[in-house]
Amino acid sequence: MSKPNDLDAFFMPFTASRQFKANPRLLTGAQGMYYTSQDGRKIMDGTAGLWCVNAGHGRPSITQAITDQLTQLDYAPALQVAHPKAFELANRLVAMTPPALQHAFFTNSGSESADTAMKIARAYHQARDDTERTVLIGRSRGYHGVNFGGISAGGIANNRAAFGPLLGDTDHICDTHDLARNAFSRGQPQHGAEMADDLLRLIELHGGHRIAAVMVEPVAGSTGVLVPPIGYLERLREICDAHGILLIFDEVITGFGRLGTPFASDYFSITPDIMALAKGLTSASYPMGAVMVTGEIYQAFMQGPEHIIEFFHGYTYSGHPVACAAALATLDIYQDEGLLTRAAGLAQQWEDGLHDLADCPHVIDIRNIGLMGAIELAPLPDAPVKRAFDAYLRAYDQGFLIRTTGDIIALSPPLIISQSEIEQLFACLRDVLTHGD
Ligand code: PXG
Repeated sequence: MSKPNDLDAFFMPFTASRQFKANPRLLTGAQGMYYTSQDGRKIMDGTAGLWCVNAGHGRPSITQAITDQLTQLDYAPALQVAHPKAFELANRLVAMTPPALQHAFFTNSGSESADTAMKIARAYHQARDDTERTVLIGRSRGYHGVNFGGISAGGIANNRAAFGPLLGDTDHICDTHDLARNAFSRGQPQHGAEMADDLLRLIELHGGHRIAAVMVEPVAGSTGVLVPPIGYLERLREICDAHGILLIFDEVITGFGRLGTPFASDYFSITPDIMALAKGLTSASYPMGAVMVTGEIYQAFMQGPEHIIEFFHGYTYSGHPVACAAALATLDIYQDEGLLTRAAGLAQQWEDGLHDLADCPHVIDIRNIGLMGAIELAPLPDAPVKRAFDAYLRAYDQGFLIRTTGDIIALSPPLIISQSEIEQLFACLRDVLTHGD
């Protein structure tokens, strides 16, 4: 019999588990901006969990909505029957996303949203008898979750390496990272709009008439906050339009206020044809994702005999009543507290504080937009990843949760963070960076 506190049984996701299990960091509570660790310490959440707890932890109205929903209707399928809150939530999302996006499909995670978005893109072209359009284009360093579609269109080598063969008919444009020209840019970098033209290379290679969709994160998050150069997303939209290619924005991280606008599509004034959402939709209080599509895409499916299912896709928990209740309560908080635009008022302090760290040892780039930030470190010559991971461990010891990917520190606090908490976070980082190897 295993002991209740035996750490061995849990096969952990994306974790250096032997290191972790030798020296575990267990969180046992959370309120507002802070976790409580098992050893009773307060840990500031510098990453909104995993870029998701946008409204801050432990919001009573969300808890209440979840409890009420469980009491009233714990579960109902959304296949052939349904329940009212799924429709209410779909309408709320349609009202708050860009006007062209008219319908919401529900999933349980960002990975499912990304794969659903890709399936909708292919099936849309099929439905229109444009059957040659099957190629799905992602971007190098792109992260679209961990399902097979997402890792195939995604461009993170480690997430792909062990799992091939991956989905056919996928390819990648280049990423937008250009340290030589854009290091220490504040907000959007000046150089690199022309990197969108890499799509022309793939149009040449595959034939524009064969490409179903291009999927990108408007700001690449997981790979270390790569902010799109000025003009880049505009150019990508233009090329897609010229060739009948759908543009999918994966807004799983950038959605729900991260940039100081409700969605990155608002920030950049570019409307995609399909938008993938998750994380902030429920402020991570309950797993849920959504995929928004245009009226034109939806209508393409609404053909044929009316007793036949139009889209052979969906999950047991699509539009789960408790998830819908959690999302509706979360959207109320965003609205009542102005959280979806709150980051805009903090962005200057965030940018200045972050860029003040430029003189710390080994810092080779700092990037920011809205309440997202990254500090890129020069790797230790013989131990890549270690320098940032050591910084992560030191920050945790000091009571701050940050996130690292490779030798990049990524930051994305809950949108309720105060000005003095931003100062404390950067003071910790200065200390951590100054006292590392
Ligand atoms: N798309 C994007 C843009 C994401 O950032 C997903 C899809 C997948 O979501 P789910 O809910 O299936 O995890 C994500 C998830 C990190 C980190 O450390 C980021 C994510 C997940 C885990 C870790 O940056 N993003």
